[in-house]
Amino acid sequence: MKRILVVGGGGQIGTELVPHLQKIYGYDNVIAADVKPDVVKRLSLTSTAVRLDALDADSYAEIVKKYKIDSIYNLVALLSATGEKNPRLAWKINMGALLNTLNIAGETGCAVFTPSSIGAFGANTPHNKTPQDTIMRPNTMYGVCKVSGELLGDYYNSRFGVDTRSVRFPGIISNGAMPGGGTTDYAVEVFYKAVKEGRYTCEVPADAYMDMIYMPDALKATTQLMEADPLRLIHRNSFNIASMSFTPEQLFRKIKERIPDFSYDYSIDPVKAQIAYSWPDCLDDSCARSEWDWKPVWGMDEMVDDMLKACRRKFANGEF
Ligand code: AKB
Repeated sequence: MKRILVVGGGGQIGTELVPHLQKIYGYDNVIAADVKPDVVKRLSLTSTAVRLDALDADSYAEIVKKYKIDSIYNLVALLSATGEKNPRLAWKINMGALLNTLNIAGETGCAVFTPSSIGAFGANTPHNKTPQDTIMRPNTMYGVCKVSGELLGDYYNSRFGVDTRSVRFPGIISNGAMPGGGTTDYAVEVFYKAVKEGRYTCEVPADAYMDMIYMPDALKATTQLMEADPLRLIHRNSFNIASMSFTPEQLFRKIKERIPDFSYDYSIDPVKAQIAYSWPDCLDDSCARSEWDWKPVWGMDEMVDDMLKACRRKFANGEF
């Protein structure tokens, strides 16, 4: 049985990954850690939760020892748009948390999952059916951290034998915790605004294609890769995964089909526009499919229906 630590457990992914892992590995075997005391308080309602600043290597190592952890999911990250506002802080947090994770894993034998992202690619990457192994010259500090993280993951695996695994997440659409500071956040925000106010102003250009994934598929990918037979893995850090790809305009039309009064317009943020156009339009995920049987379940229409249902329920319950 595994003993799992989810670092950055209160963010968009962690909020849903913790209960997902509890279902698979047992409630008592999953520890959620976050740096913010109010978030730790929220997490403690549904899990064993601890306060941890992942940049504090000694406290991090103590927690791993105290809870007899053997698998770490490191979700700590400043995302792409926030990273451009403060690139040095993005490097410090994203790389500091990852290096501490890898060093502790090297000392204790823990397996490590760290998400990479479509943000690891840049403007000169082939945009259509972006191959698994291709040009990676990102134009953001977030992307620079993701490429560096992929290289470090492979290095710690080959040099120190750490069992590192990772996927390049598309924009994740979910209705647990809100994302914050990403370029793909619009694809979550619009559902809340459509339900509450019937209108939305988008900062990403109407025609910017980006890969997206619905949270249940993102969770499935994470645990499926961590359970994959290591002998089948040619790659480790990091796998392209794909399930749907669309532009803001295409998403908003789908919402309007379901809420005819919904209206939207655009007020473009130049930084987000530049980032969105630099990222792939759609990834080729054939290596994930052949090395660990990746197969998404959710398509765009089912995702839109499910998001609207969840947001309407949350709105009716006074949750936003
Ligand atoms: C972002 O937009 O920065 C993230 C990502 C795609 O990694 N959601």
